Amino acid sequence: MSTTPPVPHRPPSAAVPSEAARDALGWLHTARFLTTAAQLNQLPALEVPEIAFVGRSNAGKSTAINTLTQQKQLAYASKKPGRTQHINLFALGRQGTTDAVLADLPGYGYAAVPLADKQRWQRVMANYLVTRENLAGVVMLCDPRHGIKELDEILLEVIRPRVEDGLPFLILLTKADKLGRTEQAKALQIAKLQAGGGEVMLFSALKRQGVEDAALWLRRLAENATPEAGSPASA
Ligand SMILES: Nc1nc2c(ncn2[C@@H]2O[C@H](COP(=O)(O)OP(=O)(O)O)[C@@H](O)[C@H]2O)c(=O)[nH]1
Ligand SMILES: [Mg+2]
Repeated sequence: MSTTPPVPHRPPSAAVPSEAARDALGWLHTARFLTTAAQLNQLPALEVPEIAFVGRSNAGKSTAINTLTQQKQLAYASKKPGRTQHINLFALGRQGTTDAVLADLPGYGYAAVPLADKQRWQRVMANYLVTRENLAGVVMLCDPRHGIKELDEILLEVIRPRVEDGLPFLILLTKADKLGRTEQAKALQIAKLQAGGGEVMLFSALKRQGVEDAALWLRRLAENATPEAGSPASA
């Protein structure tokens, strides 16, 4: 018997989200700010599954988080990239309960950031990805017009062992609206080769492309990480 149910089948042109997608989006909409940490040792130890969002500065990470949670300003979408050096945690769960946490990690690769800060960032990121005990999945945001860059690769190397060990990993190719159909297909193909066993999806906050699929991915991940979350409490 398969343990990972397939994505619910939808007709290709369906404008109306499936029931599962509506549920996933409703769940994501419960996101609220939990805490912020400048250093790893300031992060609270948590039992619930944590899903980390990582990506180069300006990749569209804040916009993706705001779109997925349907909240305009949950994550700060910055006009000044490279300014958020904190790890921000957002709690998810209905009726005030917390059944998962999103971790918004500092964007990397912003050219104007001093080298020492970049190196500090790399250490924090690597330590987080290797040591965070409740880490249940990683979403990497990547602008496909720039492709997977050096710092993305460093990060991929860091998490590869955990991905090979079964850690769910998703690359979201952002700003897909800026690519034509052929370019989208090509970007998808290239990223799949680089994802090292992770999944890849095209995503556009502007056109709402991939929003439901990404929401479903996150919801399933949280449910699979905590079996109780899927119990038929309201059946
Ligand atoms: N066209 C388009 N632009 C986007 C999209 N998502 C983000 N952007 C733009 O990309 C820039 C960086 O976005 P932001 O979310 O702040 O990136 P972050 O630094 O990774 O958090 C902003 O100007 C956004 O408006 C998208 O889906 N389509
Ligand atoms: Mg941001």
